[in-house]
Amino acid sequence: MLIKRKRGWEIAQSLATPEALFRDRRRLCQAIAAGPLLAPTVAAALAAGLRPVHAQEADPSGKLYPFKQNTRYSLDRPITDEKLATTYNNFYEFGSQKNIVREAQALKVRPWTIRIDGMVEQPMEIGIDDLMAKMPLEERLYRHRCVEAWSMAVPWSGFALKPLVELAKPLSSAKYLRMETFKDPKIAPGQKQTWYPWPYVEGVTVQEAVNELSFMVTGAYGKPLPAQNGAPLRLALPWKFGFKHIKSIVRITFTDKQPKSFWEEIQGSEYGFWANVNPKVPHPRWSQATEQPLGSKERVPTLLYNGYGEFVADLYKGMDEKKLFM
Ligand SMILES: Nc1nc2c(c(=O)[nH]1)N[C@H]1C(S)=C(S)[C@@H](COP(=O)(O)O)O[C@H]1N2
Ligand SMILES: [Mo]
Repeated sequence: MLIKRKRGWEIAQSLATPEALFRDRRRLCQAIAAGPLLAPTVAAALAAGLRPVHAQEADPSGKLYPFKQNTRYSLDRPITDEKLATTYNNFYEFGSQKNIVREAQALKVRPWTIRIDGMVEQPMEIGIDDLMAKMPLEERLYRHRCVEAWSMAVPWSGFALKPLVELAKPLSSAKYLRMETFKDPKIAPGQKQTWYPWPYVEGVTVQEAVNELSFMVTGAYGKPLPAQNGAPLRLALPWKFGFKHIKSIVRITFTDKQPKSFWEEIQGSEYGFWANVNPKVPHPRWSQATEQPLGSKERVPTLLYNGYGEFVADLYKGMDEKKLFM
């Protein structure tokens, strides 16, 4: 991941990845080092967004949007410009740079089946449109805080994770949900980089999953989710760092073992399972005290639990603070 320093974006020198990856990142770094903060990357991303994309099979969910907004979740800042939120992305399956819009259009989002298995009464496979038909659809305005210290505020469309957990009927022995992204190196060039532990995996406790904030995202800005943001199904846990927000989910497994996530597998000393946002706990290589909202010139203070403590702090009472914020 990129590190945020006082000026500009720099590349982590100590990250334990092979030289080929570093060269990639260094090029990106050099390309953006010349100009003011964010501007060149964003300009490049915008340019890519304007290029023609491959034709997609019709997405039958289009007619369902926009969803009614749930006003219980309000923002303390402006909504991020749609162009920025949909062109400045982290989606390593399509490249380790931020500009992956064009590459991500190779992702075919219909038909799309999600497998629900593990410690459940009955394993099942369900198509994304059948799943959406069963779920209470709504729009929520959420903040998003990347561990790299940039942030955004997005109108996500989707449904709470809790009714999906209820549909799955987990056994009482299940303690965690392990989620998996698709794996198809033929369409996702990043997955040809075999030093990464593909597929991307993330996890939460069952308790976290049924918290009212945990949200399955199917859309943004009143439309179906663009491929680059993790179509057709992506997680939002607004009190946790962005890497927990796993994209393009194909499998949800209920288990009694704490899942090892993609970034934990790569660099467990820097990216833990809990990954709750805390401005007072620095990343081993940079501060988390402030953040750079996409599209803003000013950095803003980062909030404990990204400002969602009233909803989630109780989940972690009595737990080891050394683990919770990593
Ligand atoms: N499968 C997958 N999911 C992923 C990632 C990824 O590389 N692959 N990146 C994560 C990170 S680090 C962030 S900050 C968010 C970015 O989401 P966005 O591109 O919609 O802003 O997706 C998360 N989910
Ligand atoms: Mo991130």
